[in-house]
Amino acid sequence: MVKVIRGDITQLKVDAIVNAANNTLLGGGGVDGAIHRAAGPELLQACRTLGGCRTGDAKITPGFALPATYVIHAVGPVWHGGKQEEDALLSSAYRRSLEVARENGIHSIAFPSISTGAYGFPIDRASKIAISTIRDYLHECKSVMEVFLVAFSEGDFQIIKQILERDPA
Ligand code: AR6
Repeated sequence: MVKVIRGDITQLKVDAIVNAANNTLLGGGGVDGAIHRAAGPELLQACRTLGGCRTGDAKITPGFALPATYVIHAVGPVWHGGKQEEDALLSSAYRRSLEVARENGIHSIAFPSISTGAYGFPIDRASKIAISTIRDYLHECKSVMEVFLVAFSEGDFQIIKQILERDPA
C-alpha cells in the first residue's frame, strides 16, 4: 500500500522514516537537517560509525528522540539533466531503503521526496519513479508494508496524489 500525506516527516510515528541524506551521512540542510535536529545529537554519533553511503544506497540507524523507531538514510542523485543515470540511482535509493526496511522487520515506512530539494530532481519525474519502484517492490515481495510518501508542500502533495490516482495499483 502506497499513500501520500502532507506534513513534516519528523513528526510521524512509523517504524521508519527515510532521510534524504548525502554521501557523508553527517547531516546537512533540508529534511536531513530537520531529522537530525528532531532526533538529537546521538543520531550524528550513530551516523559517524557508518562510513558514509554510496549514491543509490541506504543505511539504517535508530531514531533516538524521534517518534519513529528507525531512520533509514538514503542517498539520491544530484540532478544533472537526466543523462547521468539519475533515474536509475533514484529508483535504487527507494529500493535499497525498502530492502533495508524488510531486513529489519519494518512494517511502516515514510519517505520524503528524495533528491527533489537541494539536489534539483524534477518532482513529477521523481514521484513517478518513487511510486513505480515502491509498487514493483511490494508486488515482488508480496509485502504488506505500509508506505507513506510525505509531501512537504501543497504543490508536491497535489502532484503525487494525481500520479497515484492516474495509475491506481
Ligand atoms: N518533512 C518532509 N519533507 C521535507 C522536510 C520535512 N521536515 N523538510 C524538507 N522536506 P532536500 P535532497 C522536503 O533538499 O534534494 C541535504 O542538505 C523538501 O521540500 O531535503 O535529496 C542533504 O544533506 C523536498 O521536497 O533533499 C543533502 O546534501 C524533499 O524534502 C541534500 O540536502 C527533499 O529535499 C539532499 O538533497
